[in-house]
Amino acid sequence: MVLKLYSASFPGAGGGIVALVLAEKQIPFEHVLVDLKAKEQKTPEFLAMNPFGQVPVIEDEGFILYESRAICRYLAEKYADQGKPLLPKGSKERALVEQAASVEFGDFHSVVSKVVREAVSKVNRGLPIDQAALDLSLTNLSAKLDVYEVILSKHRFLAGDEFTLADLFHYAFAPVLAEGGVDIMTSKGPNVARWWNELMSRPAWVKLKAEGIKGTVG
Ligand SMILES: N[C@@H](CCC(=O)N[C@@H](CS)C(=O)NCC(=O)O)C(=O)O
Repeated sequence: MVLKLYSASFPGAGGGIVALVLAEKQIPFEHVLVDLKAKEQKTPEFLAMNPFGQVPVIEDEGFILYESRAICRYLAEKYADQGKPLLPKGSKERALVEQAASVEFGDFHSVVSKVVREAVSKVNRGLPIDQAALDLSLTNLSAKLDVYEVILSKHRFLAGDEFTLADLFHYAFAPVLAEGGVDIMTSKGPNVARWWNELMSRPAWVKLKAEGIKGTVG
């Protein structure tokens, strides 16, 4: 039974990072489009899979899993020897990936999502921006990226010289910044810009951004 990914088609969020892992690992999957505007994620059938009523969710031979980063880890582990390696095998190397991934979820994602809410989501919905909240979030994001600049001056990617899940998790939301005219990922420092440009030109991402999330079967 082919793996099913339940998500919206938009690539710059949780469903996008799962779709990227599926692409990098060359895992065939069926995409089940969930219409968020129609609240399909709140139906009893969907809540039975994810009681929080959110996408993405996967179903892998009867095994249901939600939370985008947990799904990415599961797939990277299960298909460790297929497609591009996304998690190193050594315990120290793996710990460095988890260190960078914790920073992404605990520090980076939390501020990026606030910037996206003000500079993109509210603008798209014609709602007034809270300029003070946006300025504060941009200051906080800038401070995180100053540290990224130091880290990325020492190695090519966040957890060493190989692309890993710690880098991949940054595709959740940060690519949306450019849509709101926020160029902070490429204007902060030369090493952050080099890293971000490399992520943005990765073939799996270029394809996903152009096509949206689409299954490979079904
Ligand atoms: N922490 C969750 C966040 C999931 C999430 O925020 N999903 C959004 C779409 S990106 C959603 O389902 N929104 C609709 C809703 O909350 O009703 C994850 O990473 O999977």
